[in-house]
Amino acid sequence: MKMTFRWYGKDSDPITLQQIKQIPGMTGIMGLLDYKAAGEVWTDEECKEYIDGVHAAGLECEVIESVNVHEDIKMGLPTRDKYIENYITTIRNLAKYGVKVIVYNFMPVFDWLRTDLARVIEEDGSNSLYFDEKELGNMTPLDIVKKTAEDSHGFTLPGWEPERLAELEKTLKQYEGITPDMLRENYKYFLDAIIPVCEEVGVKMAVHPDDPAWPIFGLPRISHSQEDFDKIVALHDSPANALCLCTGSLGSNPANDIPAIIRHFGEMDRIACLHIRNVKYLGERCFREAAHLSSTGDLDMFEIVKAVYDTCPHDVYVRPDHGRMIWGEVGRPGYGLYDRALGATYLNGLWEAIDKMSNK
Ligand code: DNO
Repeated sequence: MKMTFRWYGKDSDPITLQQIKQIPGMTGIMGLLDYKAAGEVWTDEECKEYIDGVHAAGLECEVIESVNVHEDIKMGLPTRDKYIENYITTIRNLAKYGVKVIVYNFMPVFDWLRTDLARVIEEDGSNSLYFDEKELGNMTPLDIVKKTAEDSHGFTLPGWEPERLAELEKTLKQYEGITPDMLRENYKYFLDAIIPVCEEVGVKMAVHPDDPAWPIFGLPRISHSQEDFDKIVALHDSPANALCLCTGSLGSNPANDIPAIIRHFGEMDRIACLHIRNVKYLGERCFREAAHLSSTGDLDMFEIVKAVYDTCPHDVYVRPDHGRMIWGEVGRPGYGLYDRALGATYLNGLWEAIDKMSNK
């Protein structure tokens, strides 16, 4: 397991590479250029500058996240080809500087969604991201976008790029009449164009699950269960068409058996990386994010790490995912330093224990 940490770049992340390097067992980062709009090329120079900076801090940069897919590709509009060309250029530019995995998603309009970015956890006064479908019921998509922007302490949030959301009403209208099957057809068109390039340059595409793991605002969503991912991996049959197995996103729906899903796709060699975090169920379609420790949430982290150990390559990329805000930290919601560092340490501890027991 290669333990990594999401990092937003020196101009956007209050957490430094040196701090990340000081977390025990940290091998590298999962990076991103958070100022890029969906559909824009990540230029050779930008990729080089970012990745050289990470290497200079003694960390690897083999995974890049949130290379966002333009809505025209998802909607299958005639303009999609130019955005696919841009995407291919970005893949080539990243590969040139050693990137091996690109994390993306195929969710219409919204990436992840929460109704509260800082819900206080009564037991200990920390706070974390929270979702309650009932609260969403009273909000329009525009309301939720406004609220998310207001609550983000001025930080950019992945998947909430202002350019994309400025067009929100128009885009939502355009999605009317696009069924899940149509979305899958557009997805296949995209994969058929990019996967041969990925194979050529040695990159795996890792699709991130819908978060939360069910449809919202009537939009088609096609990535939130084992059955959904079985269909996705079949759209273009290649090890380069892989998953970013996010335990917390899939785990927002208690019907998803996370260790079993990991074993299923791990055995198929289709897991390129994992985001590992815990969730606490609070009722029907209502949850909050918990500390990583199994006993603080509803996911069994031992069974999760064991499934990874048993079925994925032992150098698979993993990162602790959203942490709580603890010890008075104020930062990018979900992406503070302290709780994610604790999460990484705990996950490394589970791995060490499983490894030593397995070798006895
Ligand atoms: C949420 C993240 C996602 C993920 C994207 C990839 O916090 O895990 O934003 O990086 O869906 O495109």
